[in-house]
Amino acid sequence: MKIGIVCYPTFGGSGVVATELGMALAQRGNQVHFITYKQPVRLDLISSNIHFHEVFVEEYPLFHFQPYELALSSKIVEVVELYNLEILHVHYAIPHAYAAYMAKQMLKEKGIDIKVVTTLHGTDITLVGSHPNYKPAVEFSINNSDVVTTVSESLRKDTLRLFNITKEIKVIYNFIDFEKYPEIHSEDCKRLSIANENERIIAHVSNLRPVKRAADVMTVFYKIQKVIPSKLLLIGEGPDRESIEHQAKELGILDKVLFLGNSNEVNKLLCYSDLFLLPSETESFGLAALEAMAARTPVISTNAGGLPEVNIQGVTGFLSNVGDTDDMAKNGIYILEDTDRLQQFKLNALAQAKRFSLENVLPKYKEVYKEVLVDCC
Ligand code: GMT
Repeated sequence: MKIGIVCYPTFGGSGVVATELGMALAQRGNQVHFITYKQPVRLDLISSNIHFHEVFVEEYPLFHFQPYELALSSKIVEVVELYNLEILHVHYAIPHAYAAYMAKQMLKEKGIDIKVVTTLHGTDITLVGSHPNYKPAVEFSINNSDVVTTVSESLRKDTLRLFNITKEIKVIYNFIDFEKYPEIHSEDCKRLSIANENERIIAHVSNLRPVKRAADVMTVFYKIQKVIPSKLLLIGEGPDRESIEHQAKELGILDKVLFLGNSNEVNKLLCYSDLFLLPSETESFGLAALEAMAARTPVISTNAGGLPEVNIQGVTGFLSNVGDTDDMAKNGIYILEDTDRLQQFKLNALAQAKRFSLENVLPKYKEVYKEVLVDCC
């Protein structure tokens, strides 16, 4: 198949899922074309099946806002025609589904029927997409996609609740490519370069936006380390970085927190970890939690959105109400205080993550592509 993938190229989960999906499809003999404004961070271009097409937006003094959607839909038209693409898979509705619709109409005029698959990821529906500024355009572009998927059952329900949707929505969960998570042996994880032998390692990965409630990460860690000697690894960059650095200083724990910035090696960093914290306000799926579990790390999360579909209460970790840092700390201590119990949670986390393996999930996307192509010819 010849597939165009439109996504955000940044460290966010939707870009990660799109990139991993594209690379897996390419590895299995499909021709994959990434169309976005920058090379996606996790994209490994070393394959004759992977192509990258950069979308340029010219600066012009008249433009207060650069017309990215226009440049994107023009680039889509160009690439579809040049390479005879059959499917366009757009990740994150804003503005990708809208640009795809425009491209589809332009191509129709040229006698080309490109099929558009839209995957909704989270805030494109919940926080941003349903805002009155965007809602009509988001609703329109979802309803005019050939196939719509969401990354969890919870996001499917949110989409139906917040929009007037006339299409069927299929749930296809996010996935893990376990080839990138080799069997972890304790000697590979140079724990001692990060923490003392008696310390547990706790991790958080996010783009530190308000929705991630990074201040809660710090509060929960503060409460845990009072009982269990530990270090906190903070992976990712974002607007709340500075405020939580100050919070750590005020709490007197700055020397126990390592700010590691954005990383392409989250899997390796997670293999050092004993516990993962994800106290988000909302999370359609929580890919970061799944990545932690794939690295055998139990998860303390909220029970928001799709997190209960990933993290199983009392098995792979615990779920608390948003903001209930006492409960999160109590559960974290429960897991960490007993080595045998911690080992059991680690094994459970890995077993649950395996349900979301690439091998289990990729066929579902392939089915969608085949269905949509059969419909067309
Ligand atoms: O919606 C966002 O916050 C952005 C998006 C992204 O690009 O990072 O994250 C969402 O998509 C991920 C991949 O499907 C999910 O794992 C995240 O849970 C989801 N984020 C939210 O719902 C807040």
